[in-house]
Amino acid sequence: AQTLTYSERAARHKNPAAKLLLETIERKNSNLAVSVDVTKREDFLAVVDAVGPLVCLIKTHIDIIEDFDYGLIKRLEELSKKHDFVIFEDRKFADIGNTVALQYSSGVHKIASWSHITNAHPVPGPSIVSGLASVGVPLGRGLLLLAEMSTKGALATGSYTEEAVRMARANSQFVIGFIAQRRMDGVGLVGGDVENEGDFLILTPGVGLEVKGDAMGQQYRTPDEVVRESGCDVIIVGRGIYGTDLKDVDAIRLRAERYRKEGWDAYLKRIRS
Ligand code: UP6
Repeated sequence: AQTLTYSERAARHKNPAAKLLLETIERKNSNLAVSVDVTKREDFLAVVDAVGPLVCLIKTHIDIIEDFDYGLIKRLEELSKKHDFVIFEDRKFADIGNTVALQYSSGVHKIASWSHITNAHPVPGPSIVSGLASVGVPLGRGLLLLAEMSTKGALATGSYTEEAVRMARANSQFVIGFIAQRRMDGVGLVGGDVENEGDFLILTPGVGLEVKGDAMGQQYRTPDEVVRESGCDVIIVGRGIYGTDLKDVDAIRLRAERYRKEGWDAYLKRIRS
């Protein structure tokens, strides 16, 4: 998948959420996802509306919204149609199959009913995938496994990462890829055939152009390092785009366009190399 175009991959992919994301990336010439980590409903909607035309995907942490009600979901879905972006609730499920199935389908947020893509930590083993799949597959959803993390000292390395990739290969109808810092093609494969292992999408957080990290262990790399050098498919940017002044939507839009262009140029360099 490293040198294939997004549209070639879209045509081959069987999972509806993965296909939608790859088609959206190609249609909009954008491999940029914005993580809208703000706590007020109106700020959230204003940022989504400002960056919507420039992104393939909006990533949410819906449980940080203080004035949440289900009307917010209706508005988010309208913006997703208006601006043509995919929705990814970054829930990072991590419990037993029965519990995650309930957390995914029910509660206040009913994530499965509106989020095309969600993610899970592989730490409980394959039962977390089957639990989430029981809810997500009938709805045409896709799951990402956290194979690596962007933070300093992350424990998701080595054999843990390899096991995550094996879990994905065993469930490739529902697991569409990884949150990771590099391509996972062939990782943990013993005597297998890399060409036939399926197409996993790599969505990568920890992307920033101005600073190398924050005071709480986050580490940033540039879009070029992530997409061209490490072969990732989607850059996820939060604070680097929405910044500190949520009222200045023009500046937010300008920063989003800068990251969109950097991410897309890095992809073009990668497929032409
Ligand atoms: N995120 C990471 N690193 C990971 C996994 N997820 O940063 O390994 C998420 C965070 C946040 C976003 O939960 O929503 O990606 C990064 O935000 P930032 O660009 O503002 O640092």
